Amino acid sequence: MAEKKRHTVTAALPYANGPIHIGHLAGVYVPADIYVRYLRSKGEDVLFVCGSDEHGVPITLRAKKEGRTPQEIVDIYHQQIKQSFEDFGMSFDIYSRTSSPTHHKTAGEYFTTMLEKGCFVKKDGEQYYDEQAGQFLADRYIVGTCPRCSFDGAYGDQCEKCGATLSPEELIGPRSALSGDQPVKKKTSHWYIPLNEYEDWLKEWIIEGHKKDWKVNVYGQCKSWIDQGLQPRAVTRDLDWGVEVPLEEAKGKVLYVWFDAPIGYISATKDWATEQGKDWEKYWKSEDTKLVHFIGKDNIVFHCIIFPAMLKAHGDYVLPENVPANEFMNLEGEKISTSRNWAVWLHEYLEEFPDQQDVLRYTICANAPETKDNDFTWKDFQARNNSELAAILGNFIKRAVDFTIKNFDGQVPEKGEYFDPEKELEQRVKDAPGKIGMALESYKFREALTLLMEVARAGNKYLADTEPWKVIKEDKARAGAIMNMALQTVANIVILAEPFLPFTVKRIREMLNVEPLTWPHAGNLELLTTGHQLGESGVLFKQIEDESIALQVKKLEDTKAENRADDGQESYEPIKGEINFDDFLKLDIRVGEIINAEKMPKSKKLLKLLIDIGSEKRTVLSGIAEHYSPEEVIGQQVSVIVNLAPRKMMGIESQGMVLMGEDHKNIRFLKPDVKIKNGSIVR
Ligand code: B3M
Ligand code: ZN
Repeated sequence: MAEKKRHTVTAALPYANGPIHIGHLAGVYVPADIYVRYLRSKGEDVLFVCGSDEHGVPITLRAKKEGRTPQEIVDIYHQQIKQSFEDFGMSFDIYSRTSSPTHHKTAGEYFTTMLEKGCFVKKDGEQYYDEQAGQFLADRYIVGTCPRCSFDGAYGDQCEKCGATLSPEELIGPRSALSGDQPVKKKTSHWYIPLNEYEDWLKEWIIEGHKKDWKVNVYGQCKSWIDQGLQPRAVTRDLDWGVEVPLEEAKGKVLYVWFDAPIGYISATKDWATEQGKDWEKYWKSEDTKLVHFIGKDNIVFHCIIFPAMLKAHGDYVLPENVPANEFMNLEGEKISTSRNWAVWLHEYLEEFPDQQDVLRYTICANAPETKDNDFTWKDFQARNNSELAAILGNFIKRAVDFTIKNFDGQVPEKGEYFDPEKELEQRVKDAPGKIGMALESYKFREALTLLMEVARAGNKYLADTEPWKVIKEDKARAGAIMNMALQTVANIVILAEPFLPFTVKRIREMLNVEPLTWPHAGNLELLTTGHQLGESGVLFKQIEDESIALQVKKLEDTKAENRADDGQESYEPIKGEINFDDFLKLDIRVGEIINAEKMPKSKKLLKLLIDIGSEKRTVLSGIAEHYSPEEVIGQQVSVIVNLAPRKMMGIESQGMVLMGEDHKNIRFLKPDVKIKNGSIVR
């Protein structure tokens, strides 16, 4: 195949009806960003586009629910999503939006071109209609039981549980998502793309053409869809929010969101090209452009069947070379759900774990659901940080830099003769760029990450084998040669790790005092010249304490309790195991008065309290900031466990625990009903 001159990489356009969560990141965005950063590091011409998907029923449903207009909803979430992606290091060339004028024009023209080419079939028929709401019901406006997996929450266009693509007529027991009523049928007309007419071409293009290079999960879903026989698909809707159909006789209709959204990649490219003074058409119409779509598995049919059929029908565009869709990421063993708030929201993560973007990138990549659904747990997140990033990668780099600062004034020592340990490490470093590159170009991100960490492991082994801290007592030149080798390996890690851990690599470059290094230089063990002055050392990955994980797990437990309450299943924490009276006597609980209170910076949950317990004053951190303001609590008497071992949270020592009564919604102080002496014993 002819060498491609440029790459157009798209990442699925998130619906602007809610925040980004780790499921989105694992399914689409982390792999896409790693892939693009790698290509850029290789010096390739890469365009990376994304943007908010602002039409479609998810948005209008949320608007109705919140008493806002759809525009207000998309304005809120477009901004939040854009900002959180930016703060997370997503390196899009443009993050656009489908409510933009460019998109409405581009999508409208695209429809007109296909119409004029006779690509549509107009059909008069009947569609489900909600008489109470006075609205036709398409897509998520109609719900029912999925005919494939019997999930009773399937939408008119898709079942979120099994990923099946549906039409309203296939739903069992259809009901309106607006009024809950049984819908009636009402006459209307729509324009259809006759996918059945593309069946032979799709069989040749996918079943034959991409048997070897598309992922098994993607290829399999396409094959089963094609084998079932493709049906004409409506590309217009009786809705008032979306891209107006540019046709007099279709007044009041808009383009189906899945017709206009993929065209959003093209309109985003146009906006980018206008900003950058580039030729957008090269990235979509030239055969020497490689087009790759990063998506989640529930978007496969739209990106592998429907959009390619649209591209083929239009005739001017290239087809996707690959669509490496991931499966789903679950959370603590359960499916992530926006509506049930069962998620780790990116914007909240960024607040609660400041400057730890790479820990999440790493954990998500290491657990990426590349071939099957996988699970995110907070315990694993902590282990990935403490036992892998800190203990292996951070430890190796810090040891090399600290030893050089301490014994060689922070200057890179002379390179020495290569003995077996050097030859072993040299081979590992020289092989790494090719192996990691091959894995990334095959969309095997977990494998690529493991290969990266093997370089850091080899670095630690090298230091353990050569023991420079001992050698230096006898042979400083040899100790220097060992450091040279170790630091050259660190410089290679700067290149190899950048696609995965861009924030950490920036800090390592500051430690090495080097400018960005790119992929063609990887494998070179002379990147740092002798005498090069290093920067300051530092801790790359601070330990993640049990407390901060406990806070996150508690947050999910509260969500679970709220969901159970919403489902009308009142629940109570199970009673703990029996203790005897002596156990109780070990607790020393006193009455104390809060004499000062303040919010903890960088924590939404903690208040720092100063409590007078009679004999002394104690500092206690309490997770009540979402239930009490500092002003509210000053002067209140509370019950305090005063003989609890002190523990550090966010650098502050907490000397006790304030007793609270809590259900899944409220947390309230347990306190004397009248003011009593501070220091009084609670029995
Ligand atoms: N808005 C994402 C979703 O189905 C959908 C992607 C559009 S990409 C053109 O959640
Ligand atoms: Zn289903």
